[in-house]
Amino acid sequence: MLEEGLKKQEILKILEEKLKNDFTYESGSILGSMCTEPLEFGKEVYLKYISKNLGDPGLFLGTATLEEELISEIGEIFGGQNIIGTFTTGGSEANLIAMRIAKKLRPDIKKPEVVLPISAHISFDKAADLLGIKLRKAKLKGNYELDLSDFESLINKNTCGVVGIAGTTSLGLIDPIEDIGKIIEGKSIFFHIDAAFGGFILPFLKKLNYNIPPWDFNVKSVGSITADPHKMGLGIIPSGGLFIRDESILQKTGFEVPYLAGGNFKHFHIVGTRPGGTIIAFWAILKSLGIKGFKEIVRRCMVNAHFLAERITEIEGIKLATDPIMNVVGITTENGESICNIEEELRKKNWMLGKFTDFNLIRVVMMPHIVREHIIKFIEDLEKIIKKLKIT
Ligand code: 0PR
Repeated sequence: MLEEGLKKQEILKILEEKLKNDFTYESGSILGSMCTEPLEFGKEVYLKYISKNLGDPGLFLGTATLEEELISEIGEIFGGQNIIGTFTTGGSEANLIAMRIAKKLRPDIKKPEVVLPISAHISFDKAADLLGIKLRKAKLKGNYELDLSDFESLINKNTCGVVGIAGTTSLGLIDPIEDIGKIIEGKSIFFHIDAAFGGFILPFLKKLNYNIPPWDFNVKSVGSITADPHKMGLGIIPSGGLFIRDESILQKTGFEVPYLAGGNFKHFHIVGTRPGGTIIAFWAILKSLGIKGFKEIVRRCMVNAHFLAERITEIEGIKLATDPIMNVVGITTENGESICNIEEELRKKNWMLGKFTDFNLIRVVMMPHIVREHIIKFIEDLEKIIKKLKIT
């Protein structure tokens, strides 16, 4: 550490130099991320309220009330009423809290298990490891959709929870949430939906007349939903969200923190000190965009996703893994050859995509920062690479 501090201008210059190797959203290089540039107005609001700490909500009662209002407002968009919950550091924390709830609600189960599709995000493996839960992973069918009968066969007397995904990490697919709901009906099994990515797309796709199957609180047995502002919500990084139907769950499973300056309260969180600024910013983002604004952003992403998908079908040697349902495009080879070389060559040209070796696909997430000219350049490079690698 320096003995004497530097001037602001000097520090900013050093920082610029040190960070110049970071990829930027506006360059178009970032094709495989689920994050994007937050809405400008959101950033402005965030900076203004950066010191609010919801780890001690009694000190920030206005912010705490605003969080409750926002959770409830979004809960209504997800087909619920009087929904409770919390904003988190991201989908991983939200999923971890949901898995803890599933376990806590069934203290009678000594060796708790959770059934979920094999396509579930890695955060469930982390949660299982931390919570001592055994995961039972259901297979997918040839078309990457969940094999429901395998899913059902994995449920047993130790099952405390099941998970359905509304927007899978690899392909943006929606599991048959209604069918899973029917399978667990009348059983004391907690049903969590991971819509970390899909949460802030699906309601707007539906309003754009896309055919979206029921995935949210409209399905009776759904107990909680993860949906992240810092993905398609254009929120500040980091911000995730957990939405819970039954308000008694907080009393049943929350942690009691008795000594805080703002007074005693109960909460679900893994963290203590917790940003209020990201939540206030998301409140402002929702107010600023409204349904119309979100619909327009989602519409543009889908137009671009369909544009890319069509170009992929025209290139010999590669094909779509599935028709995109959301703004996620999975690309695989026609002859089953590994996609690893293609991905490596693309990376050399600074196209940063996700690679899913289990499914042999590369993933483009058509986030709002990707514009038509990025896609055209990407296709040009992709075509050249396929020729060079002689993929047929
Ligand atoms: N659930 C689903 C369905 C997800 O896709 C993700 C993350 C999570 C939960 C966990 O969310 P957090 O990362 O907020 O904890 N999905 C992205 C992915 O794995 C995360 C990501 C984002 C990866 C940006 C890369 C990247 O550049 O693809």
